[in-house]
Amino acid sequence: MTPADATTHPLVAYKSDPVRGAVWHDIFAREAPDLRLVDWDPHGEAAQARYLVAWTPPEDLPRAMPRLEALFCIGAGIDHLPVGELPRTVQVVRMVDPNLTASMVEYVVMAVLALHRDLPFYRREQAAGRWTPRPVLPATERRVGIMGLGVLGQAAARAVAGFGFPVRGWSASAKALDGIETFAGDAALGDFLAGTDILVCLLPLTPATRGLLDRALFSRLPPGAALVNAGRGGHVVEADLLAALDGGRLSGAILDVLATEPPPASHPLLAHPLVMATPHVASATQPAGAARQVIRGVRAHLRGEPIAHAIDRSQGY
Ligand code: NDP
Ligand code: OXD
Repeated sequence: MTPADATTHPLVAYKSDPVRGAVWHDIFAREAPDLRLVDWDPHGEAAQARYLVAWTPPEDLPRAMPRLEALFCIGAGIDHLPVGELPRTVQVVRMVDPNLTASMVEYVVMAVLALHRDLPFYRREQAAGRWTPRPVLPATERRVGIMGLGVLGQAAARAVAGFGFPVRGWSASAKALDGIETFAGDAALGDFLAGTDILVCLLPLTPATRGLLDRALFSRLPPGAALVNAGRGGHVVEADLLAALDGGRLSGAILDVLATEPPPASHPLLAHPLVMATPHVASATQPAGAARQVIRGVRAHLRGEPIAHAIDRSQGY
């Protein structure tokens, strides 16, 4: 390739898992001959690319990629990215992919059903050799509250409502969603929590949401409520969650994310009898759909159009 090729075939640098990278290269070769995907190499032409696809970008990104115009995150959450260090002209784009959404919907449905059917309690009873039936409550009598009514929260809300649960959701801006009761902003948080038996967190991690799930918030839920966290570990004050479980304020928790990942083997939430934990696998980006989103985004940018799912840097998500 000559230097002119980078002008006629803009470079997209790829810095992620090489096995998945093979799928990315295949899709770009077959479906985007107008672009050129190159694997990250700090000393090679990738460093001159206008576009980067990564979960973990190179250190000191503005210096490592001086021509960068858009950073495409391989995941939906961008809280781990050094957004503040990037020039304002660099767009940060999060991943929105039907497969990623579908997997999250499965996880939330699984977790809500598990909590609705008292699975953490029965696991504890089984471990103690006890056979302790509890009354079976109809779904219509268990209220599910979803924090975050974005791409994932709305899809999860619809799926959960399909089982007959009364579903409510909370977001920053007001929304009208068929069959879902909606609440917006900090002023409405108390009312939202007061009618939530199973709380699902699908918020992005921002300065406004970090540590939001704390003792004060748990105390606004009905006694015996349960928690699903598939957002980020940083949303939860873990010591407060442990205290709420030990004190009976919360009846169980299903956690896909923890403040430190991987957590130490001795982490008290992993050992807690009323907690079921999964290792940040609620959902995952699938390479083919992700590659196509990036191709669409780069082409839009080259045409001078907005890139879909670019974050609002002032809001942090
Ligand atoms: P979106 O950006 O589409 O949605 C975010 C939602 O959160 C919006 O409804 C937004 O409100 C709301 N929100 C943000 N800040 C606040 C606030 N301060 N108060 C109230 N509501 C707020 O994100 P996604 O749905 O795509 O993803 C959500 C998160 O899920 C990701 O950021 C990531 O952390 C997590 N995730 C976890 C995965 C896992 O495997 N565990 C996989 C993928 C994502 P509004 O609509 O008004 O803007
Ligand atoms: C994501 C994740 O944000 O996997 O996509 O957590």
